[in-house]
Amino acid sequence: MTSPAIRKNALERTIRKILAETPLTDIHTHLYDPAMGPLLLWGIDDLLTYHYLVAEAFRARPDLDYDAFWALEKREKADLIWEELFVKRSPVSEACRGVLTVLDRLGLNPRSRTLAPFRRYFAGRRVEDYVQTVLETANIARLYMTNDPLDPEERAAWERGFARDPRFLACLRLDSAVMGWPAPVGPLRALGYRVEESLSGGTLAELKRYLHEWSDRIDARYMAISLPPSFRYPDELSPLTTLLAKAVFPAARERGIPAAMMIGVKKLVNPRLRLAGDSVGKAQIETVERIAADFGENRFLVTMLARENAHELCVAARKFRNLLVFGCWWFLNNPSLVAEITSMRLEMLGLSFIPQHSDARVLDQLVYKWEHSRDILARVLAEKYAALADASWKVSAADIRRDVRILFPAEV
Ligand code: HDL
Ligand code: ZN
Repeated sequence: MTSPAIRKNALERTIRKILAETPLTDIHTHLYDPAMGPLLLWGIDDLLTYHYLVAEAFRARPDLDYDAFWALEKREKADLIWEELFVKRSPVSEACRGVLTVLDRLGLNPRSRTLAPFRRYFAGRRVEDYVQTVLETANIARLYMTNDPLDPEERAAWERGFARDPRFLACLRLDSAVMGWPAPVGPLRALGYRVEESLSGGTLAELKRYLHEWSDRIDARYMAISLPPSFRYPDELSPLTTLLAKAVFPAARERGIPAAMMIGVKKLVNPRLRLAGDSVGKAQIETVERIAADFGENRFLVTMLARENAHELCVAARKFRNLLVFGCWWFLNNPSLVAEITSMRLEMLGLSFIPQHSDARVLDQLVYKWEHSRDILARVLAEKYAALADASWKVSAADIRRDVRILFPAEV
């Protein structure tokens, strides 16, 4: 052993230090290269109007009319959310605590009754500088965006062209191109891809052309799709399953990049909450197993939204080495569940999984999502290494640094 064994009671402290010092890769976010303009959200008003907090504000105010809320300006929404969730009651939820972590790490006093002091701080920041501040504070070396060329606002940025920030990697998001068929037919045809509602003719080839041309254009490092609990494979009657099996997975394999499946989201169970209206459902793990088995040449990144699926996915990943489990996604990204799921994954998968992504929608969130996740990972890893020490297997700092690099690969 090159570096000395760490005493058991110093384990957590050493792991915390190494995790804090290790620049990590964030494999899934909804952030954008700052050169893409206003698509990148940042600052106190975007932080407070995050859809997680919108849902919580409506719980705090059952009398609040949905339409009246949506008619407010962003600053008015933020003022209301601050008053309801941070002034009138203790902000104990994870999404609320996250805002406090960000403000505190920026050196701002979170106990302000109004947003004025925070707005003054952010008014003085330039986005390019603030990106540097946030990435340094969160110690994030690079992150993957979620890119949708069928989104007109985002496509305009790609068509305008911009000098890429190498820290912002692209992921081609497929929901708008394959979900709810034939809804994507119009948008795809408008871009010159001759797809048919019936999936006949050259539809599959044209969809592959879309995937290849836009993957080339944005330098997509993986393709991703979110899938409902009802998603099944095989399913001869499902256009979605057909498009994935006959266009998406073959295209990803041809490019040598992973396909990410994010499974278990029930879209808009309450449409009046808009982006906050999605919910969770238990998905069928057999579908994941069959895909892994039938597409053995593909690499799949997989995360599932239901807590029960997290365990099943661990077992499936033990059976299929082309499944790479990642993150505690969305409704699972809460300290109690992150601790449970990360422990279970270490126990069943060793280091062969990616513990976390941020899913950040607002740049500043990287600060809290990664601080909160590193905190839990340090505790869980310390427990596992302490258990090894009980079997006279003592870990060194070099071992821990190596293990963290295995858990958080620089690129997928
Ligand atoms: O589909 C996804 O990528 C999800 O992460 C959704 O964007 C969701 O709204 C979200 O932000 N979860 O954290
Ligand atoms: Zn996401």
